Amino acid sequence: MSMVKFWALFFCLVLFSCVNVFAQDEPAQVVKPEFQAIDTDYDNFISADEMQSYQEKRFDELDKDKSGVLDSGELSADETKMHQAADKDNNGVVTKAESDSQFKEYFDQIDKNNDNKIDALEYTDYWKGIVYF
Ligand SMILES: [Ca+2]
Ligand SMILES: [Ca+2]
Ligand SMILES: [Ca+2]
Ligand SMILES: [Ca+2]
Repeated sequence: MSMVKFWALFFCLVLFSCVNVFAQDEPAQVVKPEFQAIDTDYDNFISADEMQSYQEKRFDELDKDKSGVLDSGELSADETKMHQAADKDNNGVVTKAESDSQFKEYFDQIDKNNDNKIDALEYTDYWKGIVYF
């Protein structure tokens, strides 16, 4: 085998394994769209900080009348349903503090292996069967 052929073959092999690596990443694509929305630095992990920023952003988006609480009408507009369980004192509205502690709870529950970050698999596993079925 000539040197040129050898390197051509070698290059093909490298290229092929790279393509394979990307192919194995494929399941992450089926993750619920919020995962990408929450993972703002795109490292494929949700950190506690990212979860916190997402919570604040969502709360403000949902609080249409800027009253500082989410009432039942505002809650029903939450298609992710992530705020629905947050009304811990059952007074019909979700305060910022309730929202905050709900998302901290989510983070701990979703982070199954307790490495303080949430990967796509942990995220999908958690929501499977809770909201979307
Ligand atoms: Ca991240
Ligand atoms: Ca409101
Ligand atoms: Ca409440
Ligand atoms: Ca984790």
